[in-house]
Amino acid sequence: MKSALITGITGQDGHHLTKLLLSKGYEVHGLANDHLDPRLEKFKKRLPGAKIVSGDLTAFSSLLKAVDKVQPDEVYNLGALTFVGLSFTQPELTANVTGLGTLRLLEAIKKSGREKATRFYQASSSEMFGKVRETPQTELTPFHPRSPYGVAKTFAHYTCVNYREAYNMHISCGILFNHEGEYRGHEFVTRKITSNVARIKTGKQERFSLGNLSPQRDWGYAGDYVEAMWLMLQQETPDDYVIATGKTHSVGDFVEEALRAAGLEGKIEDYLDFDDQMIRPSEVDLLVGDPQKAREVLGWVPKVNFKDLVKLMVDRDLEIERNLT
Ligand code: G4F
Repeated sequence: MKSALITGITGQDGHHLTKLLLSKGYEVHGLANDHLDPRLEKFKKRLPGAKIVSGDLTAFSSLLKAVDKVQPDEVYNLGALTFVGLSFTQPELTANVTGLGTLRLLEAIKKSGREKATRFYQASSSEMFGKVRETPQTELTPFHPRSPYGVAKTFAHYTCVNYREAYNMHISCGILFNHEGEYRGHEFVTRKITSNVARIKTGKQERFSLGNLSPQRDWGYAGDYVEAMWLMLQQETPDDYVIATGKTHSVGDFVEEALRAAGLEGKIEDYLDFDDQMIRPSEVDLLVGDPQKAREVLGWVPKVNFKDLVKLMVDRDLEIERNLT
């Protein structure tokens, strides 16, 4: 039986990946800070098949202990401070967890003598492209991060490339574009939209607020994207892959589609106010990825399109709101 260690297991991708690996017969271990992670109890109830190992990306000794204990065949490094907006107010913590945390984990694998035995997946991000140099973005597009989060992810990405080249470790980076779904946190714009639209539809409120409606994102379904992570670690040769749908939509488009999915008539202005607190000091205006390499090498194609993704999320939030009444 293969064993996997997942950092950030209680987040959205951790949920989907745990389900996938359990269904494939893996022994799944998740690194979590049992004193500080507010999502841990809910995660344990939802996915009792996973085992929790106590640890934190900021504490090297805990990572060494976790790797020694689990002896993982595969490590999926999903742990990070993932909310880009927050990274502007917590830049040091972001660099420590998201950037240095990756370095610590790789060192822990090396120090425990498992650098040839463990395959490593790094959750790199399309935020690294930031102020994009070309469209669509590919594995060869230069990075120009626009947030402390993007900078930390870029450090982590290049650290992975360096460990792969320097120590011949099996490390693959998935440059994942925005991916959403039923486990998405409410701080992200898609879930904020679908949960508020569901509350409006069920008569609990009339309006809600958002920041900039014009940024464009390549939005896919998280359940599809974790399959790409797994596929990367099944290849003989490690490499980096863009994981995206190849289509882009604005935040405003997402609002319109969510209103449509809920059967709410009228224009965006009938439901939406502007919140200047949500404006970021520097914004990423346009992201759209070219997933050709993932399709050709991994045989990976996204199954859920934009419209179905929005509907899936609106339906889930309507179900939640109706059960709450
Ligand atoms: O949903 P968001 O917060 O996601 P963002 O910043 O694109 O980052 C997500 O995708 C990355 C991959 O590219 C991941 F690495 C990262 O961890 C995360 O999953 O914001 C999307 C867009 C932004 O342009 C933001 O300024 O929506 C805009 N926006 C407008 N109003 C808002 C709001 N974002 C949030 N969170 N809340 C708003 O009220």
